[in-house]
Amino acid sequence: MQYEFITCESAYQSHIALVRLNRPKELNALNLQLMQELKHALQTLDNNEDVRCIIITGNEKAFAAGADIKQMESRTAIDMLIIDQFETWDQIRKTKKPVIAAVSGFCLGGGCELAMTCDMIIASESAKFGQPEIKIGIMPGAGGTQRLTRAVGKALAMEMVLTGKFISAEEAWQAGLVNRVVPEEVYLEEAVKLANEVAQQSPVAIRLAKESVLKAFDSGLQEGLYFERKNFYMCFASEDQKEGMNAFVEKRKPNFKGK
Ligand code: DAK
Repeated sequence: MQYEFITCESAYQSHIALVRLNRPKELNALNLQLMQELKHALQTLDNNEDVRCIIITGNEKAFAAGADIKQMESRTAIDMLIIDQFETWDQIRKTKKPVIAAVSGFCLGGGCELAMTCDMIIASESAKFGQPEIKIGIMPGAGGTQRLTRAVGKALAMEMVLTGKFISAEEAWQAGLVNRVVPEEVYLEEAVKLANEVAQQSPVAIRLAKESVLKAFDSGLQEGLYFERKNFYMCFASEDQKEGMNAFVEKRKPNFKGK
């Protein structure tokens, strides 16, 4: 598939892929085609055995300023129902490999929701997070009311969703929305460093571990613990478990194959 609104590069040696949202003049506003392209890229990378960690980024000025308001302006509820963008968003959320958002500049509305769909967020000092949908007469629709509340707690989430106010990268870090804040010059480098650390681990264990952490969001403690236990047992069915433990005993670096 030829992409118009994203770019996608993979460094197979380091097992990392970089997907860049690329509508700079529109601050990477997420139109339908961009989201389709993103879905396609993530599915392709998820199925590529050489890829172990994916980074989604934008540019210094914007990760994404939200869904494309100009495209949505004249839509009716039935248009929205028929277009069923949720299918695309659901597929993106189902990416099995770890996904890191490298965020600089505006990260708003659907952009913030996309970043929160990722597994970890590295923010540049210039990043601004917000759910400003309320200011254009709607509300968050792709997880903003749920994921933001779980990440930052009710008080701040309610204020952001009801007033549309932006928070700085520093505030986002203090509230627990992002993993860390680094100078703008190095935010992508920092995301690559983190991706490298993840990519060095066993892909099997990484997949099971990601699944288990996400389970904590939609289950009670007992069910989550039970799920974790099953995935823990499953690790022992992998060659990577033997290799990892053997390498520890032999005092060498493990060579994980994802088997
Ligand atoms: N959509 C379309 N165009 C946008 C845009 C957006 N969200 N954000 C910015 N742009 C465009 C501007 O219109 C402008 O284009 P031209 O006028 O030059 O043609 C260009 O990008 C530069 O923007 P500004 O001139 O406004 O730049 P400033 O630095 O002055 O301001 C700003 C930056 C980010 C504060 C401002 O652009 C702004 O407020 N943008 C809108 C932010 C916003 O309200 N975001 C939430 C959108 S609603 C769903 C899933 C998700 C969603 C909905 C449904 N389903 C699964 C069903 C999500 C909804 C949303 O995100």
